[in-house]
Amino acid sequence: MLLEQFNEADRAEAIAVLRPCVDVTRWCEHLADRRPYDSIDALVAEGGSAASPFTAAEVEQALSHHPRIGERAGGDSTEASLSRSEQAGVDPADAEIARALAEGNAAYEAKFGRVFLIRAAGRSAGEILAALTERLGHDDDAEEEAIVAQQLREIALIRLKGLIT
Ligand code: 2AL
Repeated sequence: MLLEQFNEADRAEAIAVLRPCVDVTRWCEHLADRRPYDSIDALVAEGGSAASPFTAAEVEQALSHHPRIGERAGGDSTEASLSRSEQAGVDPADAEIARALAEGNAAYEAKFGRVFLIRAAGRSAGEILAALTERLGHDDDAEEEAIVAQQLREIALIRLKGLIT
C-alpha cells in the first residue's frame, strides 16, 4: 500500500494493514492514530519508538504468530508470505541444518518456554544456528526476553517497510 493510501485509509483498515507486522494492538492503534505521516522514514521512526519496549505480555502474544525457524509458514496470508521470504536463507532441503535447527528449537523451548525468535531476513541458516547456540547458553531469562523483544521489533519494522511504500 502506498503511504498516501495508508494515511487516508479508515482507522480499521489502517490497523488491519499494520497487524501482520506484529500482532500488538497497542502498537497498531498507536501508528494508525498518529497518521498522517510525511514520509516512510517518519512512519518507521514512530514504529520503532512505539516498539521500545514491547512488554512481556505483548511479546508473548506476538510470538504465537511466528513459525519456528526452519518451518515454512503455510497458506497465503500476508503474515505467512512475509515469514517465508524472511526465512529464504534457510534451505529446507539441507537436512543437516534442518536437523540442527529442529534440535536447537526444541532445546530452546524446553529451556525458556517460548519459541526461539530471531530476525531471519538477511541472515543465513549458519548465522541463525550460531545465534541459536549462543542464546541457548543464556541463563538469565530477563536478558533473553530483552533480546526477543528487540528481534520482534526488527521484524515489525522490516515488515512495515515492505508493506507500506
Ligand atoms: C521468524 C519468522 O517467521 N520470520 C522471522 O524473521 N523470524 N520466526 C522465528 N521463529 O524467528
